[in-house]
Amino acid sequence: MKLLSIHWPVRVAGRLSCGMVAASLLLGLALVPGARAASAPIVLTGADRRPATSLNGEWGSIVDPYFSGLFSFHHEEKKNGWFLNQKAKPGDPFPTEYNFVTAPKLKVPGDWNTQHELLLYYEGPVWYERDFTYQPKPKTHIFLHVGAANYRSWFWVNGQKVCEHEGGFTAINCDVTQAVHAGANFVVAAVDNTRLEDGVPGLETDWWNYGGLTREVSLIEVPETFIDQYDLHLMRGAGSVIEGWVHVMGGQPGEKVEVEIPELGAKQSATTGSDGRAVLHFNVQGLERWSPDRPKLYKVGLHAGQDSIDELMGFRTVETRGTEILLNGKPIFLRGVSVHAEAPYRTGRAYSNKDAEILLGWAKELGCNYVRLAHYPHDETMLRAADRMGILVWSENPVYWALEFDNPKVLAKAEQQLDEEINTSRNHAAIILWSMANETPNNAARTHFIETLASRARSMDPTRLITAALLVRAQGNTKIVDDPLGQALDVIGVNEYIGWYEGHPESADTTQWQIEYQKPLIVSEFGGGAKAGLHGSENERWTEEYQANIYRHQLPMLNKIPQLRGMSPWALMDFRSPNRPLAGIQDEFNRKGLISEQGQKKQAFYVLQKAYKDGTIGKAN
Ligand code: GCB
Repeated sequence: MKLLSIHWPVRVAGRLSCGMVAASLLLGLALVPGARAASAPIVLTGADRRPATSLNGEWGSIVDPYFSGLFSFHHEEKKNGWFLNQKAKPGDPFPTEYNFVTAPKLKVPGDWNTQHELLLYYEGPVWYERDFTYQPKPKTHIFLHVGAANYRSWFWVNGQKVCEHEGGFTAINCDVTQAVHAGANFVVAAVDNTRLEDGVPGLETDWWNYGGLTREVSLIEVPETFIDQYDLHLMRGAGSVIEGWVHVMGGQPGEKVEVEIPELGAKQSATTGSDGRAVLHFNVQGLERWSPDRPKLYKVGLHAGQDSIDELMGFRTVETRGTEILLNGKPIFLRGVSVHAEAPYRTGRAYSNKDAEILLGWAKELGCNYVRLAHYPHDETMLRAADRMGILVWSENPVYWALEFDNPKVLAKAEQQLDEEINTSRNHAAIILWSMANETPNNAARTHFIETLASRARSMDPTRLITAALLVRAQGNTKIVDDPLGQALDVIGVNEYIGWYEGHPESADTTQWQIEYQKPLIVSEFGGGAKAGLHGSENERWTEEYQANIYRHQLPMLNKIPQLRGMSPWALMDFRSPNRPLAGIQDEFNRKGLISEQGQKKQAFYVLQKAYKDGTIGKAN
């Protein structure tokens, strides 16, 4: 836990965002060669449910610390940059000084840091190139789908700029229809993980700044008129009414949209209005509600003209009543753990279904019905696994520690990432909480910034609960939760580290809590570090015994908070962080995991598991 209150000087960046088509053009796109044909990336809901041509695999890669592939030494953008993927020809007056064919390879998906020893600490631009053959069908749109590229990225197809994006944890869909041709093609990406003073997140995080094309890349072909976004959910209340909307792009008002759930014998149609949305509201018979105990998923067909998506969805409601969280109308206690997108066993950024199943499998083994997916939107694979495995999810915007809260451009970037997160992931039954921020300093600029995000999230998705992880104030041995940001939240999240950053594990025994909000409370973090396999006394830091002792004293203290409705201790697994250099112990891993990065369970895992399984924690169920 660390808090910066520095206000970084304002710098660069303009942004555009256009409602349904969440989009960003952050770096003077018009100046970039080939930019005329480029359009802003769009959000596609359920992109992973569409047939796709994978572009995963080995890409030619060039590390370019000075970004000389794009910028000249006068810092002007080049007309003959590396995106042209030129091949040296005999007799060329100047030799071509790059060659993607002979260049080293990087695997996609995957961060570059854990693929080559020399790139472990690298922060800067890297170029990627891949050839592909393609036969576009007539009357279609082709999108280059990039699951995530950290942090800024630029894309060209056959030398033509197709889009650029800022934000390392949300998907990018570039319309490449005009750039792709029949036969041989190539795609070039430049990805730059330089941390920015005006970035979201900002300069300092407690996780590794993994760079690269960290999630899957593919081509998605859709008809000219197609479904880009949709939202279908169970209406709050006693009945079984499914409501929502389907948005159609490229069509005229009056396009017919059909939604069917064959297992329930339900079929409903509606037509689009002038905003391209068809609004749906229909009753279903015999619906089994999705819950952690029975994570029932239904096949849902969405159709508009030539376009169809086969979804797999669960239906449930979530709301608050006083200090309760109600799932399907019944109080629930969230037995959770916080999870980074760190790959188990191999380390690096997690991206695969196997990664997701291991991490969530451990959470289940611990007795969890809930995970806090910290500190940024995790990938669709993780959310699909949570839907399938029946694990409720807190999904988080990367507004972390100190940002330039008084800079409107930073707010615009946070809004863009929030829009992308919600519009991409809003059909996952598992997600019940949208978290706006983690541990931000209590000041007016911060409060205004996050309140703006909270009301945006609420208006985009009134069916879920809005939260944030707040810091607590101490007065003697009383912890006070009165951050004014709490007013904007449905559920209060708080992080505290009694026994680690303050006091001793036993200090928890005498700690009192004063919570100024009559709202449900989740203790979104607590814990301490231990190196797996290091043993000693309960008083010796870094031993498994010390960490287990923290948990032994925390759990009874938390249990006494009347409005406690959940917890997600920090963290499920050790994860890489450059903030954690202690040699022989941390070795650049945050050691607060209950499990080591090699899968070794620490004693605290079993302390928490026992409490979760024998019901000594959690009053509501
Ligand atoms: C926190 C942060 C988390 C850190 C953790 C720690 O409060 O939210 O990102 O990793 O503390 O280990 O200090």
